[in-house]
Amino acid sequence: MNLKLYKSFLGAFILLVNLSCKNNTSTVIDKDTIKPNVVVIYLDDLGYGDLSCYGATAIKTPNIDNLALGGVKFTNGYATSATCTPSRYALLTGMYPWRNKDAKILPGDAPLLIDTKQQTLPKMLSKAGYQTAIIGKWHLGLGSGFVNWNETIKPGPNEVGFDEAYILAATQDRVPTVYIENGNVVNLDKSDPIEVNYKKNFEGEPTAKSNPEMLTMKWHHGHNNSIVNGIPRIGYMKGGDAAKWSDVDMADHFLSKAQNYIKTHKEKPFFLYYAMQQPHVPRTPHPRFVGKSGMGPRGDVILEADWCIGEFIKTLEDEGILENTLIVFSSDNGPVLNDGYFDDAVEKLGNHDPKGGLRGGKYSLFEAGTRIPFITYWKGKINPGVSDAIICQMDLLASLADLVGVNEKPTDSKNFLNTLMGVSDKGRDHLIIEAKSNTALRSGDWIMIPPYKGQSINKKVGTETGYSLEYKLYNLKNDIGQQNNLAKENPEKLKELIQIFENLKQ
Ligand code: NG6
Ligand code: CA
Repeated sequence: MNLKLYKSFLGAFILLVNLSCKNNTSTVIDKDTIKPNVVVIYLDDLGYGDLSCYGATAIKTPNIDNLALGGVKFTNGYATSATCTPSRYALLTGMYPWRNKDAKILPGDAPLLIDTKQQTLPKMLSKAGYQTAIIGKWHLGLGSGFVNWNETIKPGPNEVGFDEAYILAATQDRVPTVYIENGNVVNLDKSDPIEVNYKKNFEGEPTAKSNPEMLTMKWHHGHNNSIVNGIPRIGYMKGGDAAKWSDVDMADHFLSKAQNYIKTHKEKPFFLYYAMQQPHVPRTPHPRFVGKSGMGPRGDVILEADWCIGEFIKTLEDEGILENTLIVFSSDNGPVLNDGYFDDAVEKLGNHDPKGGLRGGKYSLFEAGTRIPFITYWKGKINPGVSDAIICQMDLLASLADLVGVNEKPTDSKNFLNTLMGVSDKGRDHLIIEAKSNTALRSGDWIMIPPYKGQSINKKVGTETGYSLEYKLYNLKNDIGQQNNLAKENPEKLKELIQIFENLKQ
């Protein structure tokens, strides 16, 4: 049979299987023979409305749009949390972060949050023979108390399942501003040791307050401790000059590490967690992206991230492994404009809506805090389309375990492999979302936010928190912007959701 004919037979066969598997439990994947590479591309603070494939018109993200076009674009995809550390904890462990009281935004010198005995996504994939790596932002703590940055730092990503780890410890705005490779600070000059303190400065070291003339970026709130590359950071750091990263080169740096990883590991299946730093603050686009969005640095770094993803995918293609790689694209929490620096994000926003019509934003229990872009892509294998199924990043653990044939101890993660593959519409019935340790319940079309004390508006960043002293109940099907609180009008539904919420939380 000639190749063309064979391909069209194969195409028709896949289509038939796809159709017969809609809403069914079996997948189109031949799990015994296929172990695709798995890449999770995870952005930091990218909002539901920040991509052109999710409706943005003022910004164009063609490379991410291609993933959405050829894959499944989820309209009800969730991070567990409205901030970074808890969402990443859930992504990697399959556990709700509110079960771990320490799963909050961590300082750069916090101990490792994940128990080294805990199940994790990379450990599970290792059992199936995968090579595993993280490249990018970690923010899940390092060491087990005091960290000596001048020696090998343990435990960390390597101890929770990653064979290789090339990370920034916490966030781009937190010290230490150095890369760490498998526990060792990259380019460390032992004669200039690194010291880090989150409580007090080191004598004589400049800070944003003592030496404002050294700043190239101004702080708005927080971010007034040590200065690195003219940017004021959270926390104090001394020494380690040769090891300090270049902020404007960070995106290129992580990209080249990621490209190099796939080039050198393509002989066996790999799992790569490519945790990009954009568009978290400080937003530092490479000069070739400066001014390109017309929206200031926040828009520019989104374009930069999209470009990086395009280059990364080209590399998969050039290496001949794109067809054998499942890509999951998402973001750790919703968008924020002013997150502590004056960087024109508010002033130059124009008519762009990073929230994509949702209410709230980063730090918020309203939808924009946790509902984020979520795309799965596997060239030639995924049934492309748009899915309204409720799906959470936490579900990757159980779903991928099914894909690679590993039996997992139950966690909060649920198996939605068929949904991720675009052959089922089935999603979660319920999901508990979290913002700063307060939780709410998404159930079907409904969301119920219990009463919480606390400011209804986070005044510094300018977003609504979702906290108030009364119950809130919204029907997202016809009120995606959460404008009509139906708690009083619909006490039956409210009661039902409170009951489910309480059962799930036990
Ligand atoms: C906050 C920081 C914010 C950001 C956030 C973590 C201040 C005033 N604000 O405490 O700038 O770093 O922590 O963001 O310090 S996250 O995406 O990693 O959760
Ligand atoms: Ca984040």
